[in-house]
Amino acid sequence: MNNTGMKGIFTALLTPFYDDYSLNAQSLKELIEFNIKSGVNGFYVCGSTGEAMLMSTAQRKEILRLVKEITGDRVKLIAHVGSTNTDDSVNMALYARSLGYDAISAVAPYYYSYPVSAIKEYYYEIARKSEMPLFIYNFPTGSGFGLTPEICAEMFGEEPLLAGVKHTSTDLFALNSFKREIPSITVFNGFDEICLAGLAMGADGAIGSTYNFMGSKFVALYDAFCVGDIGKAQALQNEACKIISVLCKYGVFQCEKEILTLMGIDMGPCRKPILPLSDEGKAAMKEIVRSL
Ligand code: MN9
Repeated sequence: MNNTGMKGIFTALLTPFYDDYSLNAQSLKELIEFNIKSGVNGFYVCGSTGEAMLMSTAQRKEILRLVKEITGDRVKLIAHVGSTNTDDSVNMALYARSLGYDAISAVAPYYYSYPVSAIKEYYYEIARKSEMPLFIYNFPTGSGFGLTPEICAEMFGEEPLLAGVKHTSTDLFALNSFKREIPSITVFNGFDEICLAGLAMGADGAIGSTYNFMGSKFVALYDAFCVGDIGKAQALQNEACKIISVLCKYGVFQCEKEILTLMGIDMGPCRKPILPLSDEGKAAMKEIVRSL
């Protein structure tokens, strides 16, 4: 079993764009430096939060390269290489390997529905061709495929390059089962609004989008949990949930970009067909930034 030893808080990195959707490399650098100062342990690059599913493979590779150039060896890096087809994913996985990424991750192939045997083959081929530790990105509501404890046990038994699961689901019994049945794997909680609950059920850490601007809050939550200060961890989770509930109302990624832009890092628009943030949403983000 591929034990990465990864733990703690990983930011699912947003992608700053110019108005023509080209990459804003200066803002990317500022965002990364701000997050490293917040104390996060690593970055999950080009995932849902990074709008990867709306980007070309070429642009995804450009981001993977720049993030590694900017971070060097200061934090752990996981490249999300999931796509609708195995070949593109293998191509990106090989590129991530050549750049020196610590691990890769992939969402299940989406749009068409596949039998479990096809999904397994997709993961095995990406892992074997790249020879990289691979995290299954389990996002049932996004991909249409839900990892069960049974399928998880089969897959980790069959392929030693599988390293863990990024579990973006509110089913924390499933998260607990993955980790309890195969303790050597690394499991990340994927919904920030239940970060503490995920840790309590056995997650080694958490990957999330709101850490882009609330990294220090979640690092403090993780530290409080690790030393058993559950009261403090709960208070921090409550503070975060209050903010996340507003983000969910207006559109999470648009809101996060607006917040960071107000904080001084120009994040630009989200890619279409994501809609721009409404004026009401913008006003609500101003309030949040004032309260941070
Ligand atoms: O990467 C993110 N998942 C998705 C994790 O966006 C699908 C989360 O951080 C959520 O954005 C967040 C708000 O629901 O928990």
